[in-house]
Amino acid sequence: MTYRVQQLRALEILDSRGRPTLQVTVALGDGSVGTAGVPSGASTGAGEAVELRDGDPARYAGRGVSRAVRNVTGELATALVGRSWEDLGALDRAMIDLDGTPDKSRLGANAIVGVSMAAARAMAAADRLPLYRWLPAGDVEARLPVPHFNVLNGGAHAPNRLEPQEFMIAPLGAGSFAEALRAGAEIYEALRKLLADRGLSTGLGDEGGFAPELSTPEEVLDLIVTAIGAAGHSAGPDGVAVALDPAASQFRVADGRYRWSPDELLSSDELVDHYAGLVERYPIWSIEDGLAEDDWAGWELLTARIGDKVRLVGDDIFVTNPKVIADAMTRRVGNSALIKLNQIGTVSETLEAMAVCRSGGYGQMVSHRSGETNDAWIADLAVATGCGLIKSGAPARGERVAKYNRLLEIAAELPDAPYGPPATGA
Ligand code: 2PG
Ligand code: MG
Repeated sequence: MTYRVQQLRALEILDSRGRPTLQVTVALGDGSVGTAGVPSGASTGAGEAVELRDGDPARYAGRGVSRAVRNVTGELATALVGRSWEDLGALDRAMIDLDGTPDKSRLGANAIVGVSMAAARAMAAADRLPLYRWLPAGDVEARLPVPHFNVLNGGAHAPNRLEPQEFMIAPLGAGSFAEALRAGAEIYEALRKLLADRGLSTGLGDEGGFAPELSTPEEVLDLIVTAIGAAGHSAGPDGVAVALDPAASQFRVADGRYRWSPDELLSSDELVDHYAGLVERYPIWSIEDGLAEDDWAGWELLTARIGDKVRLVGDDIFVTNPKVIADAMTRRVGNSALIKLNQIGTVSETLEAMAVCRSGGYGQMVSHRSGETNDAWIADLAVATGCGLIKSGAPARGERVAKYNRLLEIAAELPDAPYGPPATGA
């Protein structure tokens, strides 16, 4: 079966931060239609595929995406419409070739990934399959992922003084996705009450987690462990674990040290020691971007030190790039990769990055961006690839719960699918 593209449409819509992004629709000759919303990050890795923004200060402070919209309806449509495509890989490759840059900066990774995601939906519709069944994810078992709820926000996602960006809870021991979602929502509610009781703000950051004026990460960890207990759950690997995304590139200062908190400047080695201590004291099971994207020596040290105990997830450092992930495997850097479609810029390359992870025994966590739409595409991606882990922010705010609610739907359709990551892998 081939898929004949009949039309590409694109709109400049708003993301969850109130900034412009794209909505792309692909219509096929048989009448099948797919639409996708393009996410957008704030703490982006230097090696990410490049979002095309207008740079016109008269519109959206330069953040408009009207040029990217025109690239979808213009150049990309000219290349794709009226032709029959054997599969998504062929269509993605045609866009990569047409763009011609290594980082998709000419046509815009936001334009290209939007077409790729919408085309996948349209092709799935043509084959009368839900996206999670249709995605060509290789010979893997569909699994429901452990949700990582970002309940407390700092760094580039909140106006408080907290340097680490994300403090997440992961109900590893829940019996099912629905039970995990309930645990997440109950703990979120308990945390809201704890904060209010202490006179702290319950205002929210970009990913729906609370953003109180706490300054040390340890204060936050204490609060989260208390909230887990207060909600009637147990903190730990058999109950609800904690996951961090410090996003350390964002708090590395000019001399190479890290500003862990307002009063603590740590060298890379000292920060590694610090993480080793935290892992002993708190039920932390996963640390993403514990060190900066260009601190490969620090990453090697961290991996050697605690890589056998916790997930060390590369986000800014790997940017969902199959080649960088393969390089990291050779150098024993990290043991898991964060997976973001718009970091690499097509669905096919994202699936390739996940296949590279599987072949090298690296874990994978599918991820939203801090700027999101209500599109729940990543929920289907996480299930189809059987990676067993997802993060989509707090169990609150429409654009975050869209993904979790979609996972509930899929869980109902797949009552026998296992919950959580496969035993193999890091
Ligand atoms: C991250 C992401 C998503 P952003 O660092 O992992 O939580 O943030 O989209 O801002 O890069
Ligand atoms: Mg990150």
